[in-house]
Amino acid sequence: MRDTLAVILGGGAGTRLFPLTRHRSKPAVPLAGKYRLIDIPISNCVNSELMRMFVVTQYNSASLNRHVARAYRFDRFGHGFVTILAAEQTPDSDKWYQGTADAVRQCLQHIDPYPHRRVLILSGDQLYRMDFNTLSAHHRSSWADLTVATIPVTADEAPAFGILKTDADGVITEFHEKPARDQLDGLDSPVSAKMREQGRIYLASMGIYMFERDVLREVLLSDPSQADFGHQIIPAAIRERRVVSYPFDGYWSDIGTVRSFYDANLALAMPEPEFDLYDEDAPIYTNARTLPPAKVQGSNVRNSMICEASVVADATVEHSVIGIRSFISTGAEIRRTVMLGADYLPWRDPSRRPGLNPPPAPGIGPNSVVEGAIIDKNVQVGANCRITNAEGVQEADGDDWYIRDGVIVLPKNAIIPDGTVI
Ligand code: ADQ
Ligand code: ADP
Repeated sequence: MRDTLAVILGGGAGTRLFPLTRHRSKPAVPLAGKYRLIDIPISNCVNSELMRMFVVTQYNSASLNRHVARAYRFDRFGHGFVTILAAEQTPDSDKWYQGTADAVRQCLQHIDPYPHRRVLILSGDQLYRMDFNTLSAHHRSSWADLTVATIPVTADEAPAFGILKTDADGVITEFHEKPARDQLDGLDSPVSAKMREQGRIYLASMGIYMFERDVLREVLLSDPSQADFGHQIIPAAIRERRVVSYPFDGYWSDIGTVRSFYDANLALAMPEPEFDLYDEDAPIYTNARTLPPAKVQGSNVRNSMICEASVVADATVEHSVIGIRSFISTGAEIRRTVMLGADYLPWRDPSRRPGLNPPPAPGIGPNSVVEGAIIDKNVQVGANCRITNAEGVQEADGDDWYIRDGVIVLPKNAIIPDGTVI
């Protein structure tokens, strides 16, 4: 992969992940209690020995810079780097990246000086593990100008993706970006018996593209009004270029919305998740912190991940992800909840060390019940709260809380007073 550069699309405004993106860019959103979204594509690249990466994002977030600087230090004898390319304008300027292709186009000037033959374009909000060497070998042996990684999806899922058809050689002949459900007739593809059984008969683009360097330049520069890969660049390319499908059949989840982010996190806490965080051959890298172990005292904990430096004290935790430095007090009950953790240990300052009761901030206070929530970093939930969305509300905005797709989201640094009911 020495002749390939990776460009990771780190996100537009990140509105579908609001409020998790209120103070940070999408790639910096914490994942699985201790990682960040950006760690997934970067780890896939590193594990594929693709060491030169650009991350394209709309927000020059301090948080993303800090994370990348801490987590990814390449040795001086290699040529590895992760460089963040943020839109170089302000939010009210009309020069925001106008779409995915426009983002890459505006960054070409930074990418071009590096010697390379191919560019691998990746999304920053997907959970999957892929060896890009295999994709690259497929691209080269197919003599492709452009290779699109593809995966079979169901009719329910298809409208969220670019759906394509191939000929017998795997050359893409048709591409429809996010077709409506009633436009799926005739778009099904031959798939394996197992996929057919699951109703996964439509071939979706994974938003993962390998371009020959010159082809990328030509398709981006020939018409600067084409702002988006899915809507414009890919459909145009299949008419004029050799565009090939790279079939993938492993676990892959798009985590660009609050609901999909929530589901993907909770799936990781189950006994045998489809995405394996414990794969020693292809680890997921992140900032290596020096933190003490998690401590669980007299609690009931089931199907949960508890990250470093957390304390669970005489509480109940079921099917949840408890992020680094979380504190869960006596009598609290946490179910189906994703806690992103905290930036500091709540009891760190001895003069404020309160023991287990009353609750130190941040954390979950005594006897509070939290179900079906995402709790961002440093949130303080007081005592005797009920954060359960008992009425099953789908969308709502509160004082310092939100409900998105039926999931309660407590934003970073929120303070939820004692006895609050949401
Ligand atoms: P979407 O995921 O809906 O579809 P899009 O919103 O364009 O496509 O995002 C692709 C990636 O680029 C995401 O990681 C997103 O955060 C990022 N991104 C979006 N706008 C950006 C911008 N202005 N600057 C930087 N990054 C930006 C695409 C394809 C479909 C395909 C799905 C698979 O268009 O054909 O099926 O990906 O998920
Ligand atoms: P996020 O992306 O989740 O918003 P950031 O990385 O931007 O997180 O924020 C972490 C903040 O917490 C930074 O300002 C950092 O300096 C601060 N921080 C990190 N560790 C500690 C600590 N041990 N004590 C106090 N502050 C910390």
